[in-house]
Amino acid sequence: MNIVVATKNKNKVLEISKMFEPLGFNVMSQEEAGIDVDVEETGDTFAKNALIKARAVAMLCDDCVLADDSGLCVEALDGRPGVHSARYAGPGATDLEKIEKLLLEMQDKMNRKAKFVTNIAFIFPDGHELVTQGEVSGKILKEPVGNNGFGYDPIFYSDELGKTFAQAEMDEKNAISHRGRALSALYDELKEILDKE
Ligand code: ITT
Repeated sequence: MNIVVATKNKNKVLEISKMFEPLGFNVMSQEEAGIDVDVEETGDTFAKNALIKARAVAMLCDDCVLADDSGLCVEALDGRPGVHSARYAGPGATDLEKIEKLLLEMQDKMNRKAKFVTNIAFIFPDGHELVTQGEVSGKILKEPVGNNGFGYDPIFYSDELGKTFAQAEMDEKNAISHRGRALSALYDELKEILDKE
């Protein structure tokens, strides 16, 4: 079964392929499926934005479509950057610029608790929709550590791994990450549906 991932983020496609391909799904990016669509993420929750992205691509193909909306929620910043994680330092800002802005805002904060949150929307070719969620808790470091991953990974210290997400191998990160958990919840729901058919 083909799954088109409604994203322009290549790292997300890689993480999703790594999890779903061993299970027999053929995972491709929207670009590989020949779909070029730019959607405005106007929702005020991760779930709404995941559905907005998935529906835009589902209208243009006959395959299953998966979209993820995710972000970093920092306790001392009342949950920011949250749904604005991608555009936190303005449109087109690099990962490093986003990290620098966050570290500046966190300069005087003692409470370093944060969580990554993901909502995944999955749409079947017949229009049936599923939404799942995953979260992972950690702490915001005072400076970046590690070169793997993307986004805020270098400043997100995972207590479960004992290192930052940017120091983890992809498999290690996937096993406990917000996206990994939302994907595994999706896999369980998909399996239940497919087993019934
Ligand atoms: P698409 O909308 O095309 O899927 P995006 O990168 O803009 O790609 P989001 O709208 O979901 O994705 O924005 C999430 C932002 O949150 C992302 O750009 C990163 O800065 C951050 N983020 C999400 N997941 C992350 C992860 O696993 N590690 C580090 N940062 C992450």
